[in-house]
Amino acid sequence: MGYLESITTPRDLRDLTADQLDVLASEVRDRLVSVCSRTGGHLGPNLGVVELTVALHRVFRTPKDKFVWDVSHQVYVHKILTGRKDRFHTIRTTGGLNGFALRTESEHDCYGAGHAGTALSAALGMCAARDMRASDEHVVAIFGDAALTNGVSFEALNNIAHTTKRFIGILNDNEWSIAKNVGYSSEFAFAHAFKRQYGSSPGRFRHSPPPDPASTPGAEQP
Ligand SMILES: Cc1ncc(C[n+]2csc(CCOP(=O)(O)OP(=O)(O)O)c2C)c(N)n1
Repeated sequence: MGYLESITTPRDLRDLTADQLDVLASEVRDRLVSVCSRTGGHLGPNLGVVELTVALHRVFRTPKDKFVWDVSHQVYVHKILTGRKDRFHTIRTTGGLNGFALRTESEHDCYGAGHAGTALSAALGMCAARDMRASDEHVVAIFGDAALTNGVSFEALNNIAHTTKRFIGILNDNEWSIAKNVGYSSEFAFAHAFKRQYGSSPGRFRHSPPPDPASTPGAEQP
């Protein structure tokens, strides 16, 4: 039996059991594939967040709670679950649904991006505003590993602890940006985040001591 047709708002998810949510997730996956095979779009990133998005909407309550998606190319599932399912086939077409989160499109979209690396900073601003208002909504930043190669993300990470006591960030790490991540910053950030979380150094991070000049051909001691 299908459940997707019965989902018109995220509230409808609350009536489903865990097994039924599994069925719903596979229906969403089918819908993504059938629509994206005609319209194109970010199929892979959305297939990667089906269960995550279902879980987020099961736990949190948008539009009161805020989901801030980094880039927001992965919001197709969110759109399907937030009242835009019947227009989903129009995504990325003229007059149709936007391919990214868009505030004018839905009250469930609190922030529109398109750029990588802005979610942590935007979410931190929302947390600061919430704390000043003394209101109680949750703000959830959902960001991929690509966000951790952006300076704006580092600025946000640097400021979270002394700006707010309540910040929820979900790192969706598939070790892949628009292509394979390159550069030291991603290695460094992951190593420290994971070390703190799991108490061990991840295999892909290696501390490289400076080269020994004595064993480097052609190098001279200063
Ligand atoms: C500032 C900026 N640079 C480049 C892009 C192109 N771009 C689109 S998606 C993406 C990376 C997505 O990777 P990630 O956030 O890790 O999510 P994933 O798709 O792997 O789930 C990039 C770099 C962009 N949107 N913004």
